[in-house]
Amino acid sequence: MSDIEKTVTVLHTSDWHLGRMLYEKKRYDEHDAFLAWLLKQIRDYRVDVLVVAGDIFDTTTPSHRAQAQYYGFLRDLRQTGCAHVVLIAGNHDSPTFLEAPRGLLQSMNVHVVGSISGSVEGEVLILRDQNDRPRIIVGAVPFLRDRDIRLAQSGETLQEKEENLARGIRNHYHNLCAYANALREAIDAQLPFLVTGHLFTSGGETIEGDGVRELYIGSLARLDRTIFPESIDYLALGHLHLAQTVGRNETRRYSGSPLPMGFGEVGREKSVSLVTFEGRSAKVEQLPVPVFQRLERVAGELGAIREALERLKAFYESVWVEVFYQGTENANTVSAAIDETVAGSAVEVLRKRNLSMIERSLSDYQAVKELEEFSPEQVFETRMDSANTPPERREGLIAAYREILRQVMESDRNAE
Ligand SMILES: [Mn+2]
Repeated sequence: MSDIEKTVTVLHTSDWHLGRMLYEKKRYDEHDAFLAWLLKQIRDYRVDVLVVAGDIFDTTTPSHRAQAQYYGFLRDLRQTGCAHVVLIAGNHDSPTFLEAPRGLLQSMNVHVVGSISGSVEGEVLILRDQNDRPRIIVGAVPFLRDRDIRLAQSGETLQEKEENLARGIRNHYHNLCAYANALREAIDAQLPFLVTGHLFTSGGETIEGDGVRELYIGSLARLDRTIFPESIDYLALGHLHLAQTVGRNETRRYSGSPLPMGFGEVGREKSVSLVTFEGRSAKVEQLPVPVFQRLERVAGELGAIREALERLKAFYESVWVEVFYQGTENANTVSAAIDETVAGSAVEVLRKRNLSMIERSLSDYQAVKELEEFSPEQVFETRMDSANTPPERREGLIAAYREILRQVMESDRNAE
């Protein structure tokens, strides 16, 4: 930890989604470049504590290469002077997978919290410097799964379910903060207190195609920001992929994902948050993440698309492009013309979208090929359309569908 008494430097990041693909493109090179850049920031800014607020991996069963990136990074981190790492599971992570090497990682001051236990003590960490002096208290709260927080009761209405879950999450944060406060009073009232979370607060901003999944059913997809007690000196959140504050409070933040998760984020700056505590007061600075892979969106009639692609070719650098075709010519002709334009260049068209085609029904062969353009909810809505489901039944059906979807996404085949 820093030599300067009472100063603690934390780097807050989240939503790495190691192993994620962009259409058929693997992104290991981008993640390698990001992790190398991150190590340099940690060294240059003399970071004491690294906090990763969930969605470390993209799936509950990450590829071996994604795992190698993760463990390689944790190994390299030991050469930077960073004293502690706090990692929590997000909704994409498998809690049991993350916690499997917990004992080994603990011996390297890498603290992993995959899921909550019966008491909040397991989530409250007192991080110490080399002289064994307490420097910061961290409440490492992972993504709170429905089944962790709430005892499902038979005959519950949807509204009761939502209220119980919201109450459960609020209580969890309050109990944890009460416990940590008492600890702080007993050790040193000026110790900074950082809390993590992986959730969606109301008012948060997302972008179409950025891969942020709904977490819970119904209105609980968004949690009121008043669930977080005032005693928190810095709130390090994950889940939303755009960097943002919570309710314009500089010390309550989503760091955002370091890589753009989809073409919808073209032009949006990515960053990590550097937090410097002097006593309990936190000063926050955004460190912009370099662009490791250029992404572009091109839209219009065929002529305009070809011109735009020619301009991109002139840069002689790797560009991944999403094309929105807005004309009426035959799809195969358009597709062949686009392929011909970029053939042999550093410009790769990852996706060709035809707006008129997307609007066709799912039963259409061409549209079926575009299935991945649809969210699971849109597929279900299309199904309700084709079944002529009356409007008054739709809300109940979509709520039930979301709950099943959530259970499927949370189901963890490695849980045993
Ligand atoms: Mn995420």
